[in-house]
Amino acid sequence: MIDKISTLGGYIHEYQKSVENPQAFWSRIAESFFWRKKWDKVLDWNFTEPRINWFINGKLNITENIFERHLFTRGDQPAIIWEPNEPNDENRVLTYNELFLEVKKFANLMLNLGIGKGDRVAIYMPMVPELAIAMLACARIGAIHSIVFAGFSANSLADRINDAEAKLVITSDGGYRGNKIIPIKEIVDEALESCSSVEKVVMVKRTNSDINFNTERDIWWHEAMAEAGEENKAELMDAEDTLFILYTSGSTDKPKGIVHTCGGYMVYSAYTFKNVFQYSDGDIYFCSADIGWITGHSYIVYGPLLNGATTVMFEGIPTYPDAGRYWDIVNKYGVAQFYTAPTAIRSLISMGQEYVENKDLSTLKVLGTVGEPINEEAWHWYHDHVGKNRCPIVDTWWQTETGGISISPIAGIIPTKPGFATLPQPGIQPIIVDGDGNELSSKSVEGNLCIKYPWPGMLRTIWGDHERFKKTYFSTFENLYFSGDGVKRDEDGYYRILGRVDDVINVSGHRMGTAEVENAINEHPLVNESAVVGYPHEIKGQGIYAFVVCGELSTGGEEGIKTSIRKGVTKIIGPIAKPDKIQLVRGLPKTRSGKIMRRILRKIAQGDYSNFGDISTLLDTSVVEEIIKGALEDV
Ligand code: 6R9
Repeated sequence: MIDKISTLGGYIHEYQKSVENPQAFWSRIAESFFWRKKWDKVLDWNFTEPRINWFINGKLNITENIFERHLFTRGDQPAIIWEPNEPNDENRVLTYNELFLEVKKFANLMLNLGIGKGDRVAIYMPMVPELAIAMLACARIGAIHSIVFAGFSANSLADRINDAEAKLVITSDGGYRGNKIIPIKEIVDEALESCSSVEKVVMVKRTNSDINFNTERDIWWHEAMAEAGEENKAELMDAEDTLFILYTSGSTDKPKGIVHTCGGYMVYSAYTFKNVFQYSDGDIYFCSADIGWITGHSYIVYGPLLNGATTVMFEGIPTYPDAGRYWDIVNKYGVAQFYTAPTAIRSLISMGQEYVENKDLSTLKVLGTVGEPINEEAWHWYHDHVGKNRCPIVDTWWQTETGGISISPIAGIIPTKPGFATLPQPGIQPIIVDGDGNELSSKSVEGNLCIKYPWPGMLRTIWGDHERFKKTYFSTFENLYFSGDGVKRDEDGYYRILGRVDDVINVSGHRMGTAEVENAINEHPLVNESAVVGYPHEIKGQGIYAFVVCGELSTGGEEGIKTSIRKGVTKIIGPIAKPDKIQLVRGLPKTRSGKIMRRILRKIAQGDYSNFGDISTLLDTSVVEEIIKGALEDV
């Protein structure tokens, strides 16, 4: 078992050890896991190639560290408590024994389908227990899971399936979200029209929806599971074998398949879970994320289960049947740690206090946030109304790429400050650099957030594109991992994340590449070109603002074209990429060399119509005046 840090002095001591001798530090943490063969060497790395290997020649299976390691003491303890969309429907509780049985059976089912070590399996599912079972079964047999958030469109799903050349897709007939039914299988069918690598589709019955059943390809989960064997021996994995791929948006081009490996990710997700949330045996822990994002991977499934914790998995949305749903769940299960996103908090604030005020939340000990900067108002509301002024808030900064929480308070141990992610976790060595890569070493500075030494949970490559991996993360600043975030450090050495400094927008805590949205808009037959920027949005954190240059307007006029652009983007990427504001413009502000000056568009989108800085390189300044005029009139 991992020892928890329990005092501020303990944190300082651990942190120092992790920096002075990272290999000895991580070796000690890794020893608390079950390895079939111990590693020969802790770390081998080079950020310029780049090459990162942890626990070299160590052999393990992450599921043996979830199940075999815990069954003796915790077999009958709940591993997953599943809360359905409808509060009055029956919930499901899977003990470690029960979850293990399902995982072994599904592992056997996949083996029977010819899926084995190294094969890619795409998972496109609503938040049902079978999602966790499927991912753990992949890990059990060494297949690489690639989970695609079920809010993405058929087109986005197809891109991800094709990039990974997945052989199997695991899905469901439909999914419930609030009062909506999502036609999951229909989306999969559409995606698979352009995916030649996929041989089989396994489908959970959830909504009993009418679906197309392709007898050559489709398999019902419940039918195949009824025949699956119950014994399964875990595949022996190398520490550096790929555990999963998870796609995330970048500033250019298509989404990147972030690759995480078995050994390092296990050690890091488990270690940070235990420390940051100060999880104690018997606590009920609830993270409201979707497993389709990294937060769900690391802090609904792997981190908690590796620690033998009880993790709540919620199918629905925070506002159904009303805006008190999270608090009802906290109360129903006696949740001790609750982890959510600032955007959820802000949307609940806007619904009114009455939904939280009269709820008994006395079991809560720790509150967490993730995904985007938290504004002070939301922080205080969370602290006062949910935490009743007694629960520390851990504002956790990390990324799909970091695998686990990287800069964050340790609950109740590192004193918090609203809006600050505070201090680095042991093993994380942040460094702030200016635009030229010079270290800004004094305490109170602002610049680009980099990390200068590897940690076990970091990504190892981009699936199928190591060159892009190098270019994206290790080429901006020499010998440093570049996060893409801007950061400010105060006189106490506390870090405050300022947001992305690249062309990525953070919409409701989800990353969206501006280029991706522009490409989708540009597919519209009447659009000549477009530029997309983020702007401050009261609930979402950032909203999407699109400046669009059209040819002739068709019937339906301006409103008609805006509606059809929104529809097109939803179809191509998914509803999360739908522009909040669209402004039709005659031209975009460009330099003489043809580069769009996004800096100016960002200002206009923020409602700041001056302070454009140097615009002498602009080809045509009248374009800017026209855009301002249009923005003022209405968007
Ligand atoms: C875990 C996750 C990563 C980006 C990251 C940053 C933003 C995440 C934050 C935060 C301020 C925090 N971000 N946590 N910004 N404070 N506590 O969200 O991963 O989806 O890859 O997004 O989210 O901009 O670079 P991912």
